[in-house]
Parts: sequence; C-alpha cells; structure tokens
Amino acid sequence: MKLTWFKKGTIYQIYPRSFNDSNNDGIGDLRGIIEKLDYIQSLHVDIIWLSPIFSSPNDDNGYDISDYCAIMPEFGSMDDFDELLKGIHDRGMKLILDLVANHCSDEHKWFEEARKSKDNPFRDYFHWHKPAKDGGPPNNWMSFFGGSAWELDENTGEYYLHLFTKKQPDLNWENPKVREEIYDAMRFWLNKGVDGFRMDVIPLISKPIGYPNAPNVGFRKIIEQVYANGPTVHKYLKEMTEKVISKYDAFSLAEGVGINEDNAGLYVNTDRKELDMLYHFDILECTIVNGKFEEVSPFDLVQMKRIFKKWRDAIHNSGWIANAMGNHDFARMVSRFGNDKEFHVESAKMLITMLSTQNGTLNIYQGDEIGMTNISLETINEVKDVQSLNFYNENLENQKFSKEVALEMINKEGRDNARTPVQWNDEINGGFSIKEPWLRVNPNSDKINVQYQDKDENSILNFYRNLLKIRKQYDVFVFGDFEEIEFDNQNLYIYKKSLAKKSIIVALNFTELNQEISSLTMTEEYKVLVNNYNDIATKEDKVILKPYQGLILDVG
Ligand code: TEU
Ligand code: CA
Repeated sequence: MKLTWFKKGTIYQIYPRSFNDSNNDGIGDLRGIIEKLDYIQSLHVDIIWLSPIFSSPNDDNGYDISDYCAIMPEFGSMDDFDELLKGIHDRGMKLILDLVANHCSDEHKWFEEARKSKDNPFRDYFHWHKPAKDGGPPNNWMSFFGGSAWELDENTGEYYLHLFTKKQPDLNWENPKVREEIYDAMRFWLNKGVDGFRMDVIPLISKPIGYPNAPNVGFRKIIEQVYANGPTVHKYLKEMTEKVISKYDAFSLAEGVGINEDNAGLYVNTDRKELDMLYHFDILECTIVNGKFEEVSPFDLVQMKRIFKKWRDAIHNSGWIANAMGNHDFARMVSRFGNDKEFHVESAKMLITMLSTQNGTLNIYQGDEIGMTNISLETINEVKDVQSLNFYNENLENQKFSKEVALEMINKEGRDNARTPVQWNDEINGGFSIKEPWLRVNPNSDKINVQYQDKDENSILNFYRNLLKIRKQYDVFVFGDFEEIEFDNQNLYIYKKSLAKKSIIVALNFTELNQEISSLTMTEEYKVLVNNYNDIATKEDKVILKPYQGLILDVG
C-alpha cells in the first residue's frame, strides 16, 4: 500500500537563492542550507521542498533548466547535494525536488540542437509552428509573463511555443523520447534517495490539438480552458507514476495551475494512480481577478471560507491537497492577508493557526515562520523578477500606467516580495551574506529576524514551532470533519472539527477590532491548545476575540 506519511506532514519550501549564503558571493547555496538544517528541524517540519537547484542560466531563477542532472554551480556541487540529502534524512526529514518538466531552458542542449534545422533529431522535442499568413505568431496565445507565447526562430523561419519567457521553450510531451528523458532525470534523483517531486505547472504538459485560438475570457479562465488539462495529460501522468514514482517510496505534489475543484480529482484521486496531492491557486489568487498586475479585488473572508469549503467537498479524502497562503510566486502572506504593521505578530500567528487546521498537508514558505513582510523597492533597477520586469517594460510601451504606479503595483504584488533574503539576524544584510545580496534584504531585518525570535518565547517563530508540534499530536487538525459556525460572518472564521472522540473549535478574528462571538461560551472543560494572546476575554461568558486573535480549543 502506498504510504501516506505526507498527509500529516508539513512541507517547508526553500528558495535556495535567498535562503542562506555560505560563501559570501551574495547568492544562497546548498551549503547555506546545510548550515541551517538544525534550525529547519527545530520548526517541526517534515518535508523540505527545494525550488530548482539544477544548472540554469537563471532567466527565471532556475525554472529554466539547462541540465536536469547537474547542480547549478552557484549553488554548489553534487557532493554538497549528497551531504544535504544525508543531513535531511539523518534528521528524520524528507526532501522533494522541483521538477520543471513543462519547459526547459533555451540553453539546454536539446533546444540548441532543435533550433539548428527543421530536420534535427531534437526538433520534435519542442512545439514548432509555421508563421500565420501575415508572418505573425500562429495563434493568439499569451505568455504567462506577457507578450505572445510564440517566438520566431529566424534561422528556421518557424515559431516555437513558450508559455513562460522566451528562454523557456515548452517541451513536446507527445514525443515519447521527451517523456523518457524526463523520467530518466527523475530516476537519477530518486536513485540518490530523494523522496519525491514538486511538479512545476504539470497540468500544462499536454497542449490542445491544433493550437486553437484562446477565447476572450480573461487570463485565469484561458489557463483553465486552453493551456491546462490538455487531452493527454492524464495518460502521461499515469505513465509517469507507473514507470517512475511507483517504483520508489516517493510522492508527488502538483502545482495545480489551471486546476479547479471539478477536475482536481482526476489528478489526485488515489484510485487513479496519478499524483499524490496538489496545491491549487484559489486562495493564493483570491484577490487577483484575472492575472497579476491587473484588476485586484479586496480580501473577502467569506469568499475565502467558501474556497476552503468547496475544496473540502471536492476532495473529501478521495484525494489530497496541500494548503498554502504564500510561496515564491506571491507577495508575503502576512502582508496580503494580515496586517504587517500594528498587528504584525498577532496576524502572522492567527493566519498560521487557520492554515494548520485546514484539511490537507500544511505547506509553508521560508521566512513566513518569522513573519517576513513585503519589501518596497525604490527604483526599477532593484527589481529582479522577470515577471515584474516584463510587466514594467510592456507598460513602458503601452503606457497603461505611469512608471510610478507600475512600480507601486510591482511592490504590492510582485514575486520579489517573497524572494528577499531570509533575515537571520540584525547584522549586515540580515546575516544572509556579507556581500551585497542578489536581491536587497528587507530593511526591517534589524527587527524581524530569526536570532531575536529564537530567544523570545512569544515570537512568531516559537509560535510556529509550538503549533506544528501540537499538530502532529492531533489528527483532528488534519483529518477532522469540518463544521462551519457563523459561516456568513465577515469578521470571524469559526469552525469545529471532530474526529473519533476528539473535537476542537478554532476561532479566528480577521479584523483590527475586538469581536464578540455570540455562538461561543467559554466553559471550564475547554482546554486552550493554541492562543496568540496571553488570555481570552469574555463578557457574560461569551468570548471576545481581540484584534487578529486566534484560538484552538480542545473541547473534548
Ligand atoms: O509557476 C507557474 C505559475 O502559474 C506562475 O507563473 C504564477 O502564475 C505566477 O508566478 C503568479 O503570478 C511556476 C513557478 O512556481 C514559477 O516560479 C515559474 O516562474 C513558472 O512556473 C515557470 O516555471
Ligand atoms: Ca553563495
């Protein structure tokens, strides 16, 4: 039987470039992670997900791979990797790597060959198409990072498809050789002992036949309807699992881009033997209407409850999901969903209280355990993320927004927010590196850092540690049946979870004001498991939650 240890586990995502720089060249590296393994273990996390560590020209920071079986020299050597893996396993944790299999780098030898001529043996590793009648791209598809998804290759006079940057050509999964190449790369790492993969944009690997034009329905819908969930995706995922993953004690976590609650089961229902779990975008994008840097909607708590509910209903133990409120692609969780100023500590703690009691595997992102916040970059020269830069440059041409507004939007939504170096202490560059880092450290590292929080028993860091430890002891956090209380309440999120004879009540205040909970009377039998304040106020026995207060009560 397939092991399910990952269900109760907590995944800790590391973005290696920004984690810790061991040799002071301004870039995080594998030895930097090795130095911090005891720290990571102290969080009580179970699985480490490493963003890509493979050779790459870094057009998209490693999500453009030029050699799937080599370590990026900036990050270290294969010996470093082996030592890292051993260090993780010695501490009872698991490691999953980031498999970027929808596309590779244009500097990968496959693409360098493919673009040489139309009859090159590697030509069919990619999607090529002759120009439209007017010489333009073959269809109206847009790249995730702006502009056409097709790039003309002057040498052979044909366009190639790139759903991301033009340095990330999409691989042609219809070609069995491509699939075998990817499977071989997976085996290479699994044979070394890695415990699985996070699968980058995996729903995109199969393209609709004939490359039809996309309808005019907004980018998110286009992803769902056109780019993702193509005709052969499930055939290939089954094949991948059968031929590779199932031969090891390993699991797969899909980046569920373009997946919705109706088709999610096709990817992760256990009996289908495809993928083990996915994280969807509905929470991560709940304030993003069609796409980044377009219309934004205000945060709406009831909508968020609805999203969690619809996913619970859709997946109810037939399959599995992971829950995340942040990663390397989104602005910081506390800045988006909490209050990173007056209630920084309270709201960071409340949010993790909520996330850790949702059904599913908990997925946290480096730095969130100390409540790292968004950064405000002062000039466009400080911006490093290719998605933000493409948006800025496109905007220079079409002048939709002024330069100032464009930079403001980048500071609000851009991916660099999540990628600033981890703040280890109050020293230069937050202790990340002595040399100027590749991306500026957040100036609040003099206040928000691991060193201070480690010593402070009331810190966000120690709250995470305690919560994650308790979560391991209470199956009801993860598997309990969920009962909503005051579902339509816009200020409070309250729910009861029950499993066998154990029940908990979770009560969370999403506002900056005191909130009375009319439906919750404190009794002496209730045991307080988690509280981000020192006490619980009551009025005539009714609980009054303080700003961003979050509680977990063991109610028997
Ligand atoms: O992300 C896929 C993806 O959908 C993102 O482009 C996301 O929509 C965007 O960042 C949110 O604004 C994955 C990786 O996580 C991302 O870092 C890569 O850039 C991308 O794939 C291409 O590999
Ligand atoms: Ca380094």
